[in-house]
Amino acid sequence: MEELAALERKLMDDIATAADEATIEAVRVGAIGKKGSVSERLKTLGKMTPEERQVMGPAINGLRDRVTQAITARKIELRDAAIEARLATETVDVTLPVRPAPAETGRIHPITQVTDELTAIFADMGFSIAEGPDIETDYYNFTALNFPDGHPAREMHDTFFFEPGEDGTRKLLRTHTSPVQIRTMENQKPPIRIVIPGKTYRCDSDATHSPMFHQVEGLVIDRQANVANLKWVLQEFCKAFFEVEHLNMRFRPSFFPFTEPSFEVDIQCDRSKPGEVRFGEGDDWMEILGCGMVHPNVLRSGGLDPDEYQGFAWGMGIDRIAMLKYGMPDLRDFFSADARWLSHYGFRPLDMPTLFGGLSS
Ligand code: 2NL
Repeated sequence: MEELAALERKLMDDIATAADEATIEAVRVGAIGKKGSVSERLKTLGKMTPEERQVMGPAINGLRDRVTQAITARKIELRDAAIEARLATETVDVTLPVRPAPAETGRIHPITQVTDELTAIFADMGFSIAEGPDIETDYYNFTALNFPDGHPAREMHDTFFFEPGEDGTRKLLRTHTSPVQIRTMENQKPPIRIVIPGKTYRCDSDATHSPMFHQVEGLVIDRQANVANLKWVLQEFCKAFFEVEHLNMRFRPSFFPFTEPSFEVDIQCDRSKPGEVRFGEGDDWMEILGCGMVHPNVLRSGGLDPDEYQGFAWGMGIDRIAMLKYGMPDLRDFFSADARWLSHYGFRPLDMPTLFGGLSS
């Protein structure tokens, strides 16, 4: 009897101090499981004399009932505590901002952005966009553009040539977008007003040259198209692109095989502050494009009579003016496919450049 009371005190103590659901389950198995301490005692009832059983029966059964009840109660307590603890740690803060959508995290490459800005400006002036193949023939890239055979200007372009084809001629990667203008002249009647943005290729690679780069060229062909018109178009373009009211420009004589006369164009800028260029003020000049009146031989290549039509054209590097406008120090970063660079210099996809909405705002 005394031994039963001691067992009860020990079990009740174990139950009370069980700290988690696993421990209380172990106590239950140890007490009222098949081979538990209480169960073992119940088994001894069968071997007792009726007199002993009369005393011990209620005592052991009573012990089992009290222990079972205490275990059940403690189990409920521990389960509730476990739920409370989970609720406390696994709270969801429904006021947290949601993760940004892909349209918010994606970025538009600065070259794409600048190309969109350029084309928006020229489209507003009534120009159409024209495109053509990156792989060209020698005829469209050079001959039709008044580069005579064996002329050193062909070497100047550091052309990437393909292996000769079955007919012995070599295709090439276009060194400028001008072949597209020839193709347009062949297929369209004047007046022609087109801009051609696209990839161009020259075998040249350093901090300021990439073997693949981007150019935009423009072409106007009409019965009367003159240098004054050319100057106006480029002046309007530069003011819109650099987002300034006034911009002094300087047209210096130059040479291109496909234009006569030819000019290189500088814009007024202020470079007195280190690491910063301001356009439309200051007393410094920066070259930004080349242009001229279309050479009569080039008009003839396009199937046009130079006595009937004249035209003007210009070309500039997109990568360079993107660097200028948005202050990017190294051209090579444009093509290194570094997501960190793009997330810093890239543009939000839904901020599309328009003249009415602001080009780069
Ligand atoms: C530059 C200069 C230029 C042209 C490109 C052109 C095209 C045809 C006829 C006449 Cl089909 N001209 N394009 C004219 C002058 C300059 O580019 O410095 N580009 C980066």
